[in-house]
Amino acid sequence: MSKLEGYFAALPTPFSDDCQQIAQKALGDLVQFNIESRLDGLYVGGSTGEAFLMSVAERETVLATVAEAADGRTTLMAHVGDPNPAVSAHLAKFAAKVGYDVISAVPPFYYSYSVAEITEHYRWLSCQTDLPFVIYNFPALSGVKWSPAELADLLKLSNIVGVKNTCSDLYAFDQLRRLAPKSVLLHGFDESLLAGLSFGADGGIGSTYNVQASRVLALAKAYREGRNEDARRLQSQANKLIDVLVSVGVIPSLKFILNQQGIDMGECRPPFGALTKDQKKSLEAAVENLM
Ligand code: MN9
Repeated sequence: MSKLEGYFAALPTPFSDDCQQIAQKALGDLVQFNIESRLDGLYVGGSTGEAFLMSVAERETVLATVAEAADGRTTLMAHVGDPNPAVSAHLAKFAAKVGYDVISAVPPFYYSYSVAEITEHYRWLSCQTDLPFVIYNFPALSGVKWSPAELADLLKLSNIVGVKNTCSDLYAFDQLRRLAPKSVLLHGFDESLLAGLSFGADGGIGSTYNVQASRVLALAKAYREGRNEDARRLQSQANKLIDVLVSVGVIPSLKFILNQQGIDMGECRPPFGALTKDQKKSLEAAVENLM
């Protein structure tokens, strides 16, 4: 199994001082917590990490703090996507310098670009370091929708080894699997991980892995061993918790649950709002009954 296959937690970012500071000690605790859960690696500075609510300097602090806390004990993927390619290139070089294993990026967003322009962007960005590069495909949030053939073409670019595929179209995923048999395809929606594995995914990257890693790893093991009913039951159990997280808001929910586990995550930055009393009650019930 290559370093890129397996199960990676998409890391949230702890803030302190009324969300003004990166809570570096808590971030180190979160890294340790995930390493002890025996996941294969960490996906750092992505959507779950509130990357787009941070300055470039803060994104560097997160990358450096995680690398120091991990100390080579797990595979680290740095998300460097940004509307500004210069920022992405800068963060990619920084991540390589502090010891990351993989670079990843969502396509540049806000303005709409042609497939040719985005392809040129990835050709250029993926060569900013010598590290393997993983495309982050999240059409619902990035607004960029590739056909399987277009995504397979991107995967042919040098240095580009795979994709974090956060997309619920499993038919398109199967087409991509057939078009890119040698690429590492990591499933990005936790609620359909088993479906992704059954269509040939090489693993997954997920935000909810931070709070249910053992269930995710048990699901993957059951699938590998052909225990389909066990795998389906585990996916359904995972989804009962995801139902609550999605209804409240995934990132604020993760922080609330991790706070309850003793990791001082603080809150999400505005525009995210504070959790209501009822939302906290439903999360407390979920922790009690579903974890
Ligand atoms: O890449 C992940 N993270 C976010 C998507 O959407 C921020 C997923 O792990 C989802 O959070 C998860 C729940 O919908 O599948």
